[in-house]
Amino acid sequence: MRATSVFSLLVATVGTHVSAQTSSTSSAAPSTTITPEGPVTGKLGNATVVSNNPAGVVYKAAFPEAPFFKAAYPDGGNLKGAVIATANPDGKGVLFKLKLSNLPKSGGPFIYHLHVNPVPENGNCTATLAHQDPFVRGEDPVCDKNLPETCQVGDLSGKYGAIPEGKDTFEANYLDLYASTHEGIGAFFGNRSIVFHYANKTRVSCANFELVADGGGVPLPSAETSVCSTSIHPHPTGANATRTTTTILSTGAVTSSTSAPTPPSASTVPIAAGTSVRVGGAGVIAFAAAIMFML
Ligand SMILES: [Cu+2]
Repeated sequence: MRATSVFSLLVATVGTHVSAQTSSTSSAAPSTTITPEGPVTGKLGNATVVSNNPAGVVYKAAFPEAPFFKAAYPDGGNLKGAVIATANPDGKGVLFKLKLSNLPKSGGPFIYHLHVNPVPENGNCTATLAHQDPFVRGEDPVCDKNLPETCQVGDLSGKYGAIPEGKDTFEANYLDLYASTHEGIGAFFGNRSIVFHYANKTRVSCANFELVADGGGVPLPSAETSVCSTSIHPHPTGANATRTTTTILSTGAVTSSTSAPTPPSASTVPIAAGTSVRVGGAGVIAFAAAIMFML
């Protein structure tokens, strides 16, 4: 009896909650739920901040010589340049650096996204499928850049602005907290692609991300707070954060070369103090090279 009445109450509460939420949104935004904390757009919630990106990992997507949509370049050529994505040194988010030139003369403002699938060998941008959207948000309603956590993880132009038409070049640098260089999670984009579109969504060109620096393959622990409470792991906060990152990168660079970062597990999470203080000369050079590359 008691369980039944609790259940009834729960159903009634949820019902009221849902109707209150849906009535405040338009029909164009069927998936948005308004909560006391703000709108929630994804079926799996809003995008979550990724704070355990492995330090020193860099991916690069360089556009090919020929466009996918040939009519965008009637005189030949293609969009030039690349998107470089670097794990934030503190592990929180990814720094995106766009440097593009030879933009199409019309069809803007241009939009671009991380797409779910890589570009196949034949260069077919359609095969990259939809935007990277691990929280199952969909494209509607359009991204509100003031609430980036409610946007699709892959909707970079939605979150940070479209590329204006009428200029030959475009550069941007920003930190996205929701994308990840941490292999194995939905927000990981290293095995995916970037697609450059006309404003009307026509796919002009696309490129795959490729690993250009692996940071030594030593990921930061996923359960950062719990690991930090132990005595064997230096606490990565404040002034120590950079030093800790440097140490991990340097140590890893000495012991590992090209292996891709692996998701942390019980056996890889703890970093012994003895290991972390061993910084070889080669490691320092590798770190300096990584910084130079980022600049
Ligand atoms: Cu796209």
